[in-house]
Amino acid sequence: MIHSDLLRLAVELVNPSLVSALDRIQQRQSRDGPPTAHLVPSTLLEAIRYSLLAAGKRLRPALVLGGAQAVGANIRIALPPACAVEMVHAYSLIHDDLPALDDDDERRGQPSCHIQHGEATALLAGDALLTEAFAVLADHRPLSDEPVAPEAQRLQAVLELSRAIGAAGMIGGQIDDLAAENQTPDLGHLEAIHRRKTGRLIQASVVMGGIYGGGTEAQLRSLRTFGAELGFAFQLIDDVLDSDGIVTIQGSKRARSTAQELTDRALKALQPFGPNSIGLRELAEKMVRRLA
Ligand code: GRG
Repeated sequence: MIHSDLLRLAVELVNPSLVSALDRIQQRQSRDGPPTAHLVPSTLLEAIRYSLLAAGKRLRPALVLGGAQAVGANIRIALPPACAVEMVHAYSLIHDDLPALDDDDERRGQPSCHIQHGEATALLAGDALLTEAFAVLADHRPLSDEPVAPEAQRLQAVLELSRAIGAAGMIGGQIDDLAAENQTPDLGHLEAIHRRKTGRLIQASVVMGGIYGGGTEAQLRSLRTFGAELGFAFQLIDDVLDSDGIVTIQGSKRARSTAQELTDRALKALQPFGPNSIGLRELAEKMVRRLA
């Protein structure tokens, strides 16, 4: 049976796996070091748990599962990258909320991590989440009882994710976004910021699902196109709803139609997958319906 409601599935499947990933971090205390040392401070674990298990939509994990589904795999094989992208997402939100960046006091309907746990702990909880996300990808042990992807695919996913969120990806986009704050960037520059700052993690999510699902090079190329267009559409829709970013240059009407064009291009990239892409298709359609 092909599941189409990937967001519901992501909450049902990924949340317990995130708890397993957290348990694994905690258990390392006795396995990887001297038994008397408290290798994982409870303050750090609490801050990580607070942000990671807060009520997010789990969009990126849903995209990972959708990528695996599109290439015809059992979606459970993609649980590790689904957890890894949510861990990276949680880290980016914690850091983005810090006083040095957006200085936001609230996130996901609760005090942001630094308000609840203090600035230094929040900063370090973000660092730990980023690092542990790669441990989840590299680990050969299943998080629950999912089938384990071959080593070559796990390594390919590590490369995909590190490129997406590194200096030329999410971090580069964030730096350029900060620099643009006191300027009037043109449309092309804002698009380049959006595509990296928000888009690359969304793109890597769907591609990693395809990698873990054993997709062919041609299938991964199609997923990459889908993810790039959807990733930009996601940020553009956010701009329209917040009357922010590109909307301040283009106006709402033009930005809405660009978001629809991007979604159409994303949907077109799914054609080679036939019915297996129903989950990704519905996710993309649901996203653009937020503008209705
Ligand atoms: C500071 C390391 C660092 C990176 C900054 C992506 C990013 C780059 C920061 C996130 C901040 C942000 C608000 C970006 C805009 C994209 C956005 C609307 C994110 C929220 O994603 P949702 O809607 O959130 O998927 P939930 O809570 O549902 O997971």
